Amino acid sequence: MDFIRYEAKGSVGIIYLNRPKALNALNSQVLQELDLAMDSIDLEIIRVLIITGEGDKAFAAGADIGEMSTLPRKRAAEFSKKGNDVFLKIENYPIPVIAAVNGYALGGGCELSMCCDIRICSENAVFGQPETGLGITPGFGGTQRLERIVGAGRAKEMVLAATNIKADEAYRIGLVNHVYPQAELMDAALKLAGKIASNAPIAVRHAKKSMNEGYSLPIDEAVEVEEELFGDCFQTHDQKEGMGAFLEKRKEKNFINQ
Ligand code: DAK
Repeated sequence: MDFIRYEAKGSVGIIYLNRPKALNALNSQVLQELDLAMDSIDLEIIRVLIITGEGDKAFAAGADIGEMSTLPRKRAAEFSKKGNDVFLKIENYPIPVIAAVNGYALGGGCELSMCCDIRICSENAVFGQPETGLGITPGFGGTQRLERIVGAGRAKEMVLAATNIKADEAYRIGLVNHVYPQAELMDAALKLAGKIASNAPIAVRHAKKSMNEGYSLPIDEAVEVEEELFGDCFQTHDQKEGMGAFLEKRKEKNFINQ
């Protein structure tokens, strides 16, 4: 692949957006390769995925403005579908996805981070949805996910005024969970991923699915989703192992993803 690099470290996969000269801007090839990379990850082995940007300047500075600017209507619709499909794939990916935002996360870059389950960032990160200044609306879910993460008032200010925010403000409003010096970001991402990966994989997947699916349902239906997935855990080896370890006062747990 030209614009995506993939690396596995034990049970943690890392996808690098690898187009640093263009600040990892998302053109159709990047989106296509991101899609392929997600499809080729072995989920029997990999328990958590990290997405980050190559270089020390940008996570992704948005959809590729050069490519977008000349798109005829049909190709624009295809581009839009490609982006939305891959972003939904990330959001609904069976295992947790952490965005390690290492610089600019603007437009489609901010939207990409918001498809991920957890965002952490470096001190030089900048988040924003500058689209209204370019004559368009956010198009990869920015008008929807930002509001859900930080609330309507703050999301509307960022989108309507096209205001970029720095890492400390992103932390203050809950857009990111933690801010680190840039040199420490990947270690922190790997540490968090490792902590998640040490838990029972099926329980982790089911908990993500339950939170995602329940979010848009009325609470009485949402808890039914939870009940089903909770029940499913009791058919697993790892539920017996996890509870057995507690009862036997064992620290070591042998979770086998079954
Ligand atoms: N697209 C293409 N190239 C980009 C880019 C982008 N978004 N951002 C940066 N680059 C390129 C620059 O053109 C430059 O390339 P060369 O000139 O060297 O060839 C290189 O990256 C370095 O950028 P700068 O020279 O500008 O670097 P600076 O440090 O001076 O500035 C910056 C960094 C991030 C402040 C600046 O590059 C910037 O403002 N970039 C654009 C940020 C932006 O507006 N992003 C939002 C893009 S719009 C939709 C779906 C999605 C979307 C829309 C619709 N539908 C489904 C309908 C999404 C839209 C967007 O994301």
